[in-house]
Amino acid sequence: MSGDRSRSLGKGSAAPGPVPAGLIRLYSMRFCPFAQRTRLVLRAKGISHEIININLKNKPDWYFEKNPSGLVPVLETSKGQLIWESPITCEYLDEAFPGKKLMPSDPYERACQKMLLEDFSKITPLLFKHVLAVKDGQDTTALKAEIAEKFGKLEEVLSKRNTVFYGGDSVSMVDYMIWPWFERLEPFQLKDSLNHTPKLQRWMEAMKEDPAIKATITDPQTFKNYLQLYLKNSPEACDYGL
Ligand code: GSH
Repeated sequence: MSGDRSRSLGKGSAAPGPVPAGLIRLYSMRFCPFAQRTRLVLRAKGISHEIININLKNKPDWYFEKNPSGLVPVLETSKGQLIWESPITCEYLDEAFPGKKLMPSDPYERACQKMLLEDFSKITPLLFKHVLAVKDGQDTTALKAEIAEKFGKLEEVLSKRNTVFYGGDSVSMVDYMIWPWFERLEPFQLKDSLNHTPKLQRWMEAMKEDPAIKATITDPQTFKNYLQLYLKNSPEACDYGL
């Protein structure tokens, strides 16, 4: 397994060759929360992989042949198959590789995970909106209240289930899908949004003990420094700290 900390490929870089047999390739960016989902699943399942980081502020032309939208993450197999959209990449890995299944086998439980993910996908734009509002010096009181209300709903899910994790008493797919944004709450200046959600706080502490989380976590200061460069549109952002 390699590449997590490799410099990103930008415009003018040579397109990488075919994926060696026995490996799967992830096109990623070190600070992307969506790509982190895929990295978490690769780690959790112990899948042999390589990572190619893409400079998202200065993308190579060839990257659009991997994903026409130009977004990361993308998986590429040794047969040249390409898979994008983070939840789809994660489900693909779970289905295509042996080992611990991260998705529950029960259809209703699977549906519950997908419904939660669907709800959560309405929260992530608010978190990013908050980052931009802070940058522009706007009053974020109302936005923070909206975010806290949404986290309150996530707290209720844990209360109703009465389990530590969202799929039961061990980490499963949906936990990995939502984790990257919780990891970023401090650099997003939203840590206090969890003041009234003790079960979510307990979930976060339990998640930090997971080996895949430990392997992919970024410390808040590094993330803050990256974010500053990203918000300035700096092509150096993706390679911050290397
Ligand atoms: N819906 C996509 C997914 O779940 O994979 C979102 C992926 C996404 O937004 N990735 C960002 C990206 O590639 C990086 S965090 N941005 C490049 C761009 O906007 O051109």
